[in-house]
Amino acid sequence: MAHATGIKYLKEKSLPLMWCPGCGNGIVLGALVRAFEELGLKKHETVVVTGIGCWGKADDYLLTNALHTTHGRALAFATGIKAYQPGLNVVVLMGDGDGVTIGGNHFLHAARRNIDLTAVVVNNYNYGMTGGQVSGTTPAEHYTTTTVYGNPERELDPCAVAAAAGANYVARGTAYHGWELKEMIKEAITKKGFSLVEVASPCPTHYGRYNEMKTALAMLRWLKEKAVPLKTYEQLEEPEKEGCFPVGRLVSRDAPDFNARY
Ligand SMILES: Cc1ncc(C[n+]2csc(CCOP(=O)(O)OP(=O)(O)O)c2C)c(N)n1
Ligand code: SF4
Repeated sequence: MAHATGIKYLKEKSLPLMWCPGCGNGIVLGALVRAFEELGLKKHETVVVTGIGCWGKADDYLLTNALHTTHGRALAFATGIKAYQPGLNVVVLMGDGDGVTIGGNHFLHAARRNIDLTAVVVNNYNYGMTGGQVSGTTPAEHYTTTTVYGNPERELDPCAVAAAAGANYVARGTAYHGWELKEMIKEAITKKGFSLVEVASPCPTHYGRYNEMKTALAMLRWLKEKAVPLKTYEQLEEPEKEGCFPVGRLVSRDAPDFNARY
């Protein structure tokens, strides 16, 4: 069987993409449109809502309905769309700064509400578009343009927050594992209720440069080493978990979603 390319969801002359060489955003966009195709989503029944940031520019390429919103507020706009038109497939694309730092409050409450949205948060561990500032997900002691002596704060785990708040589906993938990522996005879209797919992704231009991973390859290797399948991760002793994160489907449940309750 021929594999889906997702090309029919992309505007003509989309290539080359605007992102820096080695950026993970193109891989995630590829996984997203392949997932759309394999699920048979109709363009006119699909709305992609984006926030501001490098990843937030993704809707520029898409032939689905799209709404480019303000920084940190994409989930609020998407909530309005889904509450009013429950039949639409609403997919929300946000960076870590956008989605879980400035937008942390909306994120928490979208998960609590368990509204039937799919959030794809590309976590590149910094504010890429504005020059590599520290974000809520920057790992402790790592370097950014605003933490030149190392980040003194602990990082936020978006998956743990979504799971604790009541999301029906939570998964983490990486831009290194594009195929698995596509499958997670498909599961997330199919699942009723709030779904989060967090994607660990390279930003060699800012984050990699300050953390001894100046090339895209170095960043991808780092992701490959950090990402441990959930079952293996659970077998690790605490010290072995240091510097790693679990990937795969972390939560899947069927609590009533927002639209089922109203
Ligand atoms: C209210 C508001 N604050 C700040 C900005 C400036 N701003 C635009 S993009 C951005 C950072 C985006 O970072 P992230 O969401 O992690 O996405 P990335 O660029 O890394 O994909 C910031 C701070 C803005 N547009 N609006
Ligand atoms: S600054 Fe980082 S996130 Fe933005 S396009 Fe470049 S590599 Fe990608």
